[in-house]
Amino acid sequence: MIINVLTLFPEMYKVFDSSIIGKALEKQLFTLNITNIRDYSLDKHKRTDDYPYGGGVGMIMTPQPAHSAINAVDPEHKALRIYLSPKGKKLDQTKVVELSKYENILLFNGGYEGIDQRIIDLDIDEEISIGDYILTSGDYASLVLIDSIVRFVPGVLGKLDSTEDESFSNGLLEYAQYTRPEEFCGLKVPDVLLSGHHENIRKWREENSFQITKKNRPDLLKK
Ligand code: 4FD
Repeated sequence: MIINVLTLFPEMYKVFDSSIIGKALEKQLFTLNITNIRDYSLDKHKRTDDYPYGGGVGMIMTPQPAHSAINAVDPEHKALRIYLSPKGKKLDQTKVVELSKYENILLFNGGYEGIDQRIIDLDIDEEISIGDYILTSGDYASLVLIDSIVRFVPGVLGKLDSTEDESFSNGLLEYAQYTRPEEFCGLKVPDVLLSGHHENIRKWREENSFQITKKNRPDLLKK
């Protein structure tokens, strides 16, 4: 898998160096290319944004650097080109699994306030949001998206690629987990988990998943 990121803040992607994703990069399990959109600005001051037509607050990324950068990085349009914005279709785990099957992904991040609509119309395949809130930069959304996708690249997670038996894979939230000691600050691990009775453990976990989903995410039970 090759992930190309277009950004005005290339240094933000250094966080990956100190994480599971950094280990995966060292092992060359996938490729992460970071491109500074500003390098493609033909403006004499290397500007990448301008005032919005029709007025209003904020600045909008101009089409020239965006269009030049996207088509320099992906000249044959081999990548799925994604623009991160609060207006996009909301990301969920089903979408993450779908994206993890692409060989080539391009993530476009358009500064603080958005980009000229013609870039989306000309050059972008999908507009994605990671949730209903606003960030200072789409790069935070990109970091989240990359992490969620790369978990599915074979070899990135340890031994048991534990992408199956967790929250969302069965439409419910994950059951409570316990490890040693058997008692901590007066709180005991549920007896059934120490019993070795696999069918009872399975039933306990199923019921626990259901209860936590009902409490925290009743919307998931309707689906
Ligand atoms: N919820 C998200 C993505 C980007 C972002 C931006 C228009 C602001 C939240 C386009 C306005 C981009 C998200 C940058 N905030 N901020 O995925």
